[in-house]
Amino acid sequence: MKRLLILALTALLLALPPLTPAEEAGEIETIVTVVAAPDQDHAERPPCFPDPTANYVPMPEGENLALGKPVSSGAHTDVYVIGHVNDGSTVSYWESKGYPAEVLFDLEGTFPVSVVTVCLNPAAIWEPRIQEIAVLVSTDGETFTEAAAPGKYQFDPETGNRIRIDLAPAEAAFVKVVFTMNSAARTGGAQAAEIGIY
Ligand SMILES: [Ca+2]
Repeated sequence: MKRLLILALTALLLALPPLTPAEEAGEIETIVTVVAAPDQDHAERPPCFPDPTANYVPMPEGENLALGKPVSSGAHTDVYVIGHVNDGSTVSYWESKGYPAEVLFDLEGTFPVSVVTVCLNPAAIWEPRIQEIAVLVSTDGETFTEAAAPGKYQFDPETGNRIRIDLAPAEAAFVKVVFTMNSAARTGGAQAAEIGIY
């Protein structure tokens, strides 16, 4: 009986495939299954998740007359130059050095204007703040009239970190946006990622 058992075990061992070098070295074989994922060029939100942009302050329809136009201001902080206020990106921003901070747009033509928008980066790291802003308009670049009196505007990532200022309707070739206060603790000036004129 014992002999039979030894014979059976020997036959079984001879029938087993030889060990691979990795098995001889005691390494564990890893099986990798590659699954093709669908092409994706934007974030997907399941329908049952609330849409965070649903609470955003709506932006006006129509052409943004400020986009890419000549713009100037006084001193800025660090690398946050004035050209960042109308480059079309809410990632880049302008920050003034002190107050009042005047931003002057040359619209390169005369247009009816009715709304100015001011946007910060909508990311939550840009915590809520209040900025005081007024808007003046001019057809000749010399004589300006007030289109919106100084007002305090609440920026909040919950509402897109953006505000809109309704103007007394006017014709304008030049628009001056004047900042006189920013409640954000870590800044010494006004901040805007994008200013729009409609
Ligand atoms: Ca920008």
